[in-house]
Order: sequence, then structure tokens, then C-alpha cells
Amino acid sequence: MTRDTQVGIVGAGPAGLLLAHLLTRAGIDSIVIEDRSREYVEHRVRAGVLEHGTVDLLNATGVGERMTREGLVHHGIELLFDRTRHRIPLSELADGRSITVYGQQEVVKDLIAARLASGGALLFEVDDVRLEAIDSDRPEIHFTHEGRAESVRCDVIAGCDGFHGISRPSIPAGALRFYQRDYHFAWLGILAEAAPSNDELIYASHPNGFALHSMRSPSVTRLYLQVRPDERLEDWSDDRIWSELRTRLATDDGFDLADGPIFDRSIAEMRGFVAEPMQFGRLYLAGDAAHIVPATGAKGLNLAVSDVNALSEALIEFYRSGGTAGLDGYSDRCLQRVWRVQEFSWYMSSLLHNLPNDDEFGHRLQRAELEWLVRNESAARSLAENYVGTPFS
Ligand code: RFL
Ligand code: PHB
Repeated sequence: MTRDTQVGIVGAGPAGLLLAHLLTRAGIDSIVIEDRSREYVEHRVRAGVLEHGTVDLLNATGVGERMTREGLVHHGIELLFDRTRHRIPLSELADGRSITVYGQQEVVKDLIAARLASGGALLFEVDDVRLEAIDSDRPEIHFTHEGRAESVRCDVIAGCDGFHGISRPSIPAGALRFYQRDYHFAWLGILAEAAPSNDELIYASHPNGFALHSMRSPSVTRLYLQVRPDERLEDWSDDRIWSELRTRLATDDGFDLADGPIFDRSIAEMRGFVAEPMQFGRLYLAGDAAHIVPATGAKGLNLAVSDVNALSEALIEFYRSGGTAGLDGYSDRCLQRVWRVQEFSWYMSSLLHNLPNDDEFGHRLQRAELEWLVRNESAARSLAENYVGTPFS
């Protein structure tokens, strides 16, 4: 079966689903295809921190109702080093802006509900996805669905299929340039049935490595430990995880880490990657398909949102007036923010982790920067402004 639409969207993660939502609101037709099941994408545990601009966009476009009810608004974060916690008052430093802690899979659930309510096409569990004629003005997406060969003919394809998707590799070799940095460490992340032990996130620098205390709700704690990239989950018993977290999050002020049953665990390698430009012919890349950042700055999901906000504006211009200025400038517009965020994510990562091959000199530099941050308001302000995120346009 061949279907015709305006925009073909590959991937039903936050980027693909939000793009479909923004286009629907502007009366632009799209078809979203996703290789995993609905159940899988609604339960994939990943990001948790939404920038001020992300929250504003979800609210302004009518998908923020549950987030407003259940999300946790934070006005500060804590940095912990030398067993002492220091608060960075984000909102005071960044013009009243804040962050909201609300799980990525909850955003995905809300966007899927909006998509289904709008009657827009959203196909799960597609296989063998191939892109064709991406340098023509009628590109095609071919795939199988429920055992049948299908195709979508469209004006534009949005490649929103994440870092391991097929969109980026569909672009001819040599047309893109790739920039990559391996950080040579990973995060072991857990979700535990335990009330958060602190109202705010705690980013901890410890001689054993980085640790992070975050949360998902008043009864669920999200915690991370820096580990080696080749570390195996099987080697981390619950006892070992809690004991290492207690060591790295220990303070002299009596902070006590509550524990509870662990119901999700995974290891993710930290990496920076950028593909330039984020476009070839009529294929536009958005989100992790075009770039990834180490999670220390809490930025990946927010960058995906900023990309599709720009892409939706460009497509609205294209369909309203035939103008292509927005589409032509899409990549440059996004990449400016992407590199700002790469720099911030690198800064936060280098500040807080045990870096491979680092020496005592490097540790002293990290300590000097941490002390500067907690003593100097302009240094803290720079961190706060980056952390809550700059407005999208
Ligand atoms: P996604 O979420 O990977 O979605 C891509 C979708 O495409 C599907 N797909 C295909 N569909 C059809 N055909 C194919 N051939 C396909 N191949 C793949 C996939 O199944 C999937 O559904 O990319 P998107 O939408 O660009 O969203 C990006 C975010 O998921 C990512 O940047 C964040 O999770 C990163 N991240 C964080 N970002 C934040 O903004 N704040 C955070 O606090 C934060 N914490 C994190 C994070 C990522 C982490 N991990 C696991 C790397 C914490 C961690 C531990
Ligand atoms: C999370 O809650 O999952 C989280 C918080 C802050 C980060 C990364 C992840 O920097």
C-alpha cells in the first residue's frame, strides 16, 4: 500500500512525536513510523530534566496538562564536593526561570495520547525501513508493517529515529561531516522505590567518581554512578550499588540516602557527537539522529525539542508561502544551539567526573573551578543560564 502525506516522520521518540503534534496544530499532515512497540517506547527510561523552554512549548501547545500536575518544578541544584553541599539558586541567577523534573517516557505517553486523539497516523512495529529519492522533491519511505510492504510518499522526511536509526546512514557517504568525542566513562542508572532524599538534584564529585541524586516523583528516586564503559550490570549487586552511592553522596551535614527496591537499571556510555549539516536534500535530521551529548548537562531531550520547534516553524513557512528560508537555514540555526550545549555538557562532565588519565594537577583544576563556582556569582550565573536553557528562538 502506498500512502501520500506532506511530512514523513521516522521515529516516535520525543522528537518525532512532538514534530507531528506541532504540524497537526498548523494543519500539516504527517505519518509517523516507529520500529518498536507502543509499550516499549512508553516505558523506555531515559531523561528527566525539562528546560524552561521545553515546558513552555509543551504547555503552549496543549500537551502540558499532566506535566503541570505531576512534574516537579525545581529552582536550584546542589553541587557536592569535599563532603559539603553548595546550592546553585538557578531561578535567582537565571531571571526566574526553572527546570521541571518529569520523565521522558511520561512526555512520550502524553504526546502519543495527543497523536491518537487527533486521528493522525502513527504506526508501531514497522520493519525494514528504507528511505529513497531523498534528493528529489517527492522522497519515499519504504517499510513492512504487519507483514505487508508499505510506502509513504511525502514532500519532506524528518529523520527523528535517534542515534542508531537509519536516517543519518541513508545520506550518501561524504555529504555529512561527523564530529565525535568519547568520554571513556559511562553512567550506571537506577530507579528505586524510595522517596527522594533531597528536594533538589545533587551533582557529586568524589574521588571514586561522579554520582547524581535525582528523582521522578515523591516516591521514586533516580540515581546514577560513574562507571567504566566496559562495566557489566551483572557485577553490580543491589548492595554494591547502594554502598557506592552512600560513599559518593556522603556529607558532613547528616545527609541520609534512603534506599528501596530497584526496579530499573542500565548502563549508558557518555559520548558527544554532531553530524553537519543536519540535512541532505529533502531529509532533515532532528534530535539524537543528528547529535548526542553526555547526560551531565541534562540536555539531549531538550535539544531534540528545540530542533523540532525550528523544523516545524520552517515547514509552516514552506506550506503557507512556499518560502524555503526556514528550511534552508534549519541546520545552521540548530547547530548554533547544538554546539553551545556540547560545550556546556563537556564543561559539566569535565568538572564532575574522574577523567581517564587525569593526574593530581587535573584534580586540583577541577577543585579550583568548583570553588570558583560556589564563591563567584557570575560563574554560577553562567552555569544556571545554561542549565535552565536559553529561550528557543
Ligand atoms: P529517541 O528518544 O532515541 O527516539 C528515536 C525513536 O526512533 C525509533 N527508531 C526507528 N523508528 C523507525 N525506523 C527505524 N529504523 C528506527 N530506528 C530507531 C526508536 O525506537 C525511538 O523510538 O530520540 P529523540 O526523539 O531524538 O530524543 C532524544 C532523547 O531520547 C535523548 O536525547 C535523551 O534521552 C538524553 N538524555 C537526557 N536528555 C535531557 O534533555 N535531560 C536529561 O535529564 C537526560 N538524561 C538522557 C538522560 C539519556 C540517557 N541515556 C540513556 C543515554 C539520561 C540518560 C541515562
Ligand atoms: C535524570 O533525572 O534522569 C537526570 C537528571 C540530571 C541529569 C541527567 C539525568 O544531568
